[in-house]
Amino acid sequence: MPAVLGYWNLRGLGQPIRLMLAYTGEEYEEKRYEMGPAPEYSREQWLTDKTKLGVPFANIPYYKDGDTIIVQSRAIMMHLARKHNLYGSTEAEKIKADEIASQVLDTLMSFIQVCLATYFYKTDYKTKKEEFLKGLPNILKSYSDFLGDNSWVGGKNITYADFNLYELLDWFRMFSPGCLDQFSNLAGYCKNFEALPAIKKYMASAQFIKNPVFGPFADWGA
Ligand SMILES: N[C@@H](CCC(=O)N[C@@H](CS)C(=O)NCC(=O)O)C(=O)O
Repeated sequence: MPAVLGYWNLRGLGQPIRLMLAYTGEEYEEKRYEMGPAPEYSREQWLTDKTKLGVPFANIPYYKDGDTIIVQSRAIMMHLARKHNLYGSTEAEKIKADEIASQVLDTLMSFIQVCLATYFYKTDYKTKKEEFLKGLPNILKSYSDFLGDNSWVGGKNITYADFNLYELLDWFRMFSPGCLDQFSNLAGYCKNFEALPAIKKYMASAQFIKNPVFGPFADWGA
């Protein structure tokens, strides 16, 4: 029986895992949960399954392969990385992959505070957006410096962290068109990622989600 990936029917934390599964060619099925309409945005569909998942920290995304149930997006990606040899071949590559995977989650947290400003954080979206856009070139410069002339985050070989970084950069390109123009290595990196045959095929398929990035309550990406 193929493995099952459970997540909302949107990009969010599920998308780097979907990209990784597409890249590896692993056979899997998806359970895509839908939220209800405003103003409740009912999570009932997921909550019904949550109690049945049978793990103490039930959450989405989850990955179920036979008796193995994994929650936490990073844990799922690291499992897939070990399974499909996407964890770097040297210790230096592994360190870089782990650093960027964690760094992307940190960056994501600050971005999420902007995109979900009104609904979750009860703050003003416009102000948050302006602040974030001011700091975005500095954020991108750090990723650009980290990548340098390397093809991938770890160096020569693609690792699980590249699926995190590509997804982040693509969101930023959608949020602030042209933001990668002054970082040619990051723009080239995205182009190379999208040209990977399995990724290209996946992005052209009906399974691929371009939008939404976040839930229907988001100020941006809904
Ligand atoms: N740290 C967790 C965060 C998981 C999480 O917050 N999931 C959100 C969607 S992005 C959710 O709606 N979880 C359902 C729940 O809390 O029941 C991860 O990386 O997987």
